[in-house]
Amino acid sequence: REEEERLRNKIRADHEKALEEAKEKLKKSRDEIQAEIQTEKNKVVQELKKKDSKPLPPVPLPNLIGINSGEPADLDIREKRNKIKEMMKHAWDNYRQYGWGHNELKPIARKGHSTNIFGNSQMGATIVDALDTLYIMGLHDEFREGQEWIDKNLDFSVNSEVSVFEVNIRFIGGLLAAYYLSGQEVFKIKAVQLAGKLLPAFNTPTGIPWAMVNLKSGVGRNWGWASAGSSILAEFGTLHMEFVHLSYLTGDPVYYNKVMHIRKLLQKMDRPNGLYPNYLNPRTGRWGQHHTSVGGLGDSFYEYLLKAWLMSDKMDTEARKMYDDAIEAIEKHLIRKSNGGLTFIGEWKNGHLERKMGHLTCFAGGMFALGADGSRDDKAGHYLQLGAEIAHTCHESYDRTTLKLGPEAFKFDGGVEAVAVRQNEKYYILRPEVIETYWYMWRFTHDPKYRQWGWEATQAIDKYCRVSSGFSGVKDVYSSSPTYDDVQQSFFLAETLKYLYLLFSNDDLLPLDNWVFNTEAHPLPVLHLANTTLSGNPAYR
Ligand code: DMJ
Repeated sequence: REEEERLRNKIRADHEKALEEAKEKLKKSRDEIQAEIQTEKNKVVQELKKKDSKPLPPVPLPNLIGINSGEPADLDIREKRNKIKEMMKHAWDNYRQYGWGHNELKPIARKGHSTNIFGNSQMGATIVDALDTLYIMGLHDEFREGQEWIDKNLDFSVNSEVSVFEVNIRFIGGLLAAYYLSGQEVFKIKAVQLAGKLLPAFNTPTGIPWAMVNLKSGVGRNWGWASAGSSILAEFGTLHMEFVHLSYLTGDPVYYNKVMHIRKLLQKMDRPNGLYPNYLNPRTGRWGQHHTSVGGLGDSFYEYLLKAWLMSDKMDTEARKMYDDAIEAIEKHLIRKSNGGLTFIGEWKNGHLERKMGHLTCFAGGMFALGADGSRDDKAGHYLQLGAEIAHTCHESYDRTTLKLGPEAFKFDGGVEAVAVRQNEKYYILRPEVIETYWYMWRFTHDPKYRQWGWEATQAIDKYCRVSSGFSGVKDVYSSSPTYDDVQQSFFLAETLKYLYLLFSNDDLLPLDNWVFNTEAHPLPVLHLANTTLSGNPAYR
């Protein structure tokens, strides 16, 4: 009897499980199911290809100029630089002690931290993101520890759904930069392994990649919050630099072809007022909501057009043209002067200009300065000036707070000038964009005010974000007794501290004629490639 009862229960449970699975399947659209089938098919094809692929040809490294100490002669500048290095040590040592192997550190709870962009696996995001900063600062023991962890533990065969964009800029970018700086093969090998895991994300009806991909199954999908199932411009538009390097290093054009396909598709599309909307549906190839931004959701797409040109030794003139066209439309429709005379970049939402600027948008000051040389109609002076104006506005957004740290977003409306209005826009999470712009402006002008502003920011971060076990973001930059968010972001080590360190270093450390920084501040060398081919690589000759 008992046996009968047990069997009956098992049959009932199996039925329920099958029903649940069928319900889950039914929830998926036809397109999604077809995309999954296509992904599986492509996987098999790729596996077959891999089997009979020849070993990769050795590729001569590009001329690696300017990997030196960059030590400034001036004692005061040297001391400031040493302070920034000490901050890096503090951030790293505490991550090492309390968060090792986790993606990020919770410096107050003293444990690991992660967000959904890294999936559910411990991928040591802080280690990979921090490597090149450690190297540049001469923290070689720490660099070696990181390398050892990567060699032994960084594994991408995990059942984990990650953000294609974030993994590309932080992991692939970080690994490639570590490879070029140190020459250690392990970084190149890991970068290529990871890139292979991202490729299935491109298996969509249009070739515009999904925002997320499962590293094991290769199944991709988009963020639930994105307009009408769309992919995001700043995500699928921020792969170019890393993917060109991957093709260069492996001799396999697959990466290059993926990103060129995206570019060609974008070139063919109509743009409302010449502006690129932030959302594009990867199934239909149509724009989603008409929202344009030089901040979140749009930002690094424009940055990568310019940097594709720079990284190709200015041969990729197609990218430069797309950049010039885009920034002309941005200047016409999004850039304004406030009543108080501050130049700001607003956001375009369904035919209306929102007079709000994000902290993320502040990177654009540096971008305008970087793109000044080579600009259309020889408007170099104009773009350098525009960069200086954005740097000034962003400095004001810091200076008008209690903590002298910038809010996440600030307005220029009804008497408000460069100040956050909503409570949920008053936080500072150790972001780099304002300091990034100070550094580019410093390189191009040597105006001492940029070092001064960078030093103000360093002191404010050290005073208000430093805790005994690392650095934390703060929730309200207008409050004299701020609370912490208890996250030490990996980009704090990759970008914020690196840009500060470079700001107080000599210019011959990573000169901008030879290196292009990816959007996560990972330096990649300029490649001497022809316009749309990879003829610099002997594999293609
Ligand atoms: C970084 O991960 C990158 O700079 C990215 O492009 C956007 N912003 C974050 C840091 O704020």
